[in-house]
Amino acid sequence: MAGPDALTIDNPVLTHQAEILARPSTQAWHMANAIRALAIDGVEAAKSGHPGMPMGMADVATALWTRFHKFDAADPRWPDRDRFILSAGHGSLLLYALLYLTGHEGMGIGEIKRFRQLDSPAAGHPEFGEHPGIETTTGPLGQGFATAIGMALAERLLAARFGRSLVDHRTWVIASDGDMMEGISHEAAAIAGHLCLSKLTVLYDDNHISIDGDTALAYSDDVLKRFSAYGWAAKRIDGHDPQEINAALSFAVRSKKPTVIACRTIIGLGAPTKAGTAATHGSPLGAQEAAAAKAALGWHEPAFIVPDDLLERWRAAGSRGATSRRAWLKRLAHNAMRGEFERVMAGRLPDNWHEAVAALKQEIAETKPRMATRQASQKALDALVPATPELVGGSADLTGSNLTFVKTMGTVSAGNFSGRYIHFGVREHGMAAAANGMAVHGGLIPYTGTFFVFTDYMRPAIRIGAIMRAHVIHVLTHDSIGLGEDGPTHQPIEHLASLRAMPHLHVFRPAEAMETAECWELAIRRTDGPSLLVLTRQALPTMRTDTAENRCARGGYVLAEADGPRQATLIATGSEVSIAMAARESLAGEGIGVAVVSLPCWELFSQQDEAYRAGVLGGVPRIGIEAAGGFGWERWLGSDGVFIGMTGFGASAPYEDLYKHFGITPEAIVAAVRKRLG
Ligand SMILES: Cc1ncc(C[n+]2csc(CCOP(=O)(O)OP(=O)(O)O)c2C)c(N)n1
Ligand SMILES: [Mg+2]
Repeated sequence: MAGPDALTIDNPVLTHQAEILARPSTQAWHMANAIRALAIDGVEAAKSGHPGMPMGMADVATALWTRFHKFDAADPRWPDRDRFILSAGHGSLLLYALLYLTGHEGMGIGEIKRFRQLDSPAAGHPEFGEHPGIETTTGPLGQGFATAIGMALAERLLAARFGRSLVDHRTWVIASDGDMMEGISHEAAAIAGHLCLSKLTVLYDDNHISIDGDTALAYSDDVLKRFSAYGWAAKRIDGHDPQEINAALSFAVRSKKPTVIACRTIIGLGAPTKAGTAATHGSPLGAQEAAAAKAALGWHEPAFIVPDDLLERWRAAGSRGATSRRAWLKRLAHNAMRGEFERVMAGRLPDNWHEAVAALKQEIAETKPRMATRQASQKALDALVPATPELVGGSADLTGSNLTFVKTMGTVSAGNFSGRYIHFGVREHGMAAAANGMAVHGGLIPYTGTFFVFTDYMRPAIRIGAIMRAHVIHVLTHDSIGLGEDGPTHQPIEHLASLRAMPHLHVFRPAEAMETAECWELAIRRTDGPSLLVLTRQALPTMRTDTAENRCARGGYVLAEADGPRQATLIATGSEVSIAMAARESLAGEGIGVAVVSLPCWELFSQQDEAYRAGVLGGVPRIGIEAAGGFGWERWLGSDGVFIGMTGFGASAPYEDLYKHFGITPEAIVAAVRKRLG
């Protein structure tokens, strides 16, 4: 590890730093030093944080925000603003300093002073919703970059619908070595290159330092060649030379491909002994080094003070976009699509979206189809896609299995963004992050598709979506041993429990066609977080013919009450509900009255009042049935309940054989009830 003791007068980085500090100072240099000083002061005051990255990227960020980035501090949510994503979220003070300096309300010096404290929007890492100028939550490396791909894609899709006079903005990303090392950056860069998202620019903080020290310890990629191979334009610059920075940003604006600019920087620029080392990455510089750094930068102000003339220049940069915004507002006022544009950007559903679902429910009630819930989901999409133009979706190369494509959607490709279906390729992680990006961009409701077991490959992005409460829908088919022959690698066991454990998610596991339509309805309607639709491969009987009430909305309900007094309650989800119904019938034949409860969404059920839940679950013995691990079921079964499900991984065989082999059958339920009551 490189520590301060590795530093000597001969250190080439410090020699380079001395050369940079000796350059004739410009207005841009002074403006950038305001960022550096705030980063130093904010971290010193909080006694924690990451000063090095903002100090290193201050020159690049200054050029971007004073000359290229299109925004208006007076209205940080203006729909046609450029999006700026700080993927290297640990450098959060860079973003907070920019928001403060450019005059964003809600990010005053008081907020910067309370960096990382409970009552400040200036959280440790940028958190979506804490301040309107924060476009997305970042911190887990690579996520911001991949989320930005979704934003850049959303821009293209909306421009194709509403025209360039309403939608014409760029996406700017600052990414670090860690962002580039993460696997998700490969997926994201490949998607962006393939779709030729030319209005996307990544400013790569090529500082050669990560936490363990010199990146050469673990990293010898040629990042520019890598991105070129993905179809990006790539450039390398001195990240402390304003002319080179401006030239590269102009190049990016003209580029017909997505662009990456490797900005060679010195982490912690200005710190006399720690610059260029991992010591500046994630700890305060310390009073002595901080003071010496400011002196070296020619910064002589007290902590948190930015001189008026400098602040004025920054504030002027903050209102640079006002003219563009006013011109855009005029165009919007005269645009024939104004109403529709405002509707989708506000996240309001069309007035009549619901009619298509109502018709579908009627059809299900009349035809009582026997079909897999993935097929029922296809039916729901067939109804919803025409009725909800903001719905866009795709699959990670499993379209024919996930049944996520609707013929009228049209396929999205480079140069043709009028379609609504995205072939994400085998890139589950990138797909989920891109969906988050589309959702927080606004104007679209994205859904994804893959096998349920591969939520393992999506999980970090599902989690960011959950933290942000993004309106994303994940269609996850092949949800249990019910998928059969593909075997244990493909059969989810712990996934339901692990995703039910994640805050803000709604995990829906519908039992049949009517419930599937209801769960889709709830997922479309939900605006305070992601929904997961967990669906079967195998066919299931339709059990519901009532359409008046969306019964899944309460998360769980009595599907079939006992004939006579209830002696036990069978509680199941998804494909196991029909198995429970068969057991109920057998038990009724023996004179044992049991109720069957369908519990498609635990999160919604847990939100119901105690009396409702107690009525549904009943005061009699409870038997839980789910073709998955039992972790978490004690919540509904109590300490004396019985769980019938999986205790280990699955196996490869036809699914009927697997259900028998693992003892998830009506007979096993009947036996368990008899034993429990016996
Ligand atoms: C997925 C993930 N893994 C690990 C971390 C912890 N972490 C934060 S920054 C960092 C690497 C720092 O190197 P770099 O990205 O180059 O940032 P710099 O030090 O140059 O600012 C790591 C490992 C993280 N934030 N996200
Ligand atoms: Mg680095």
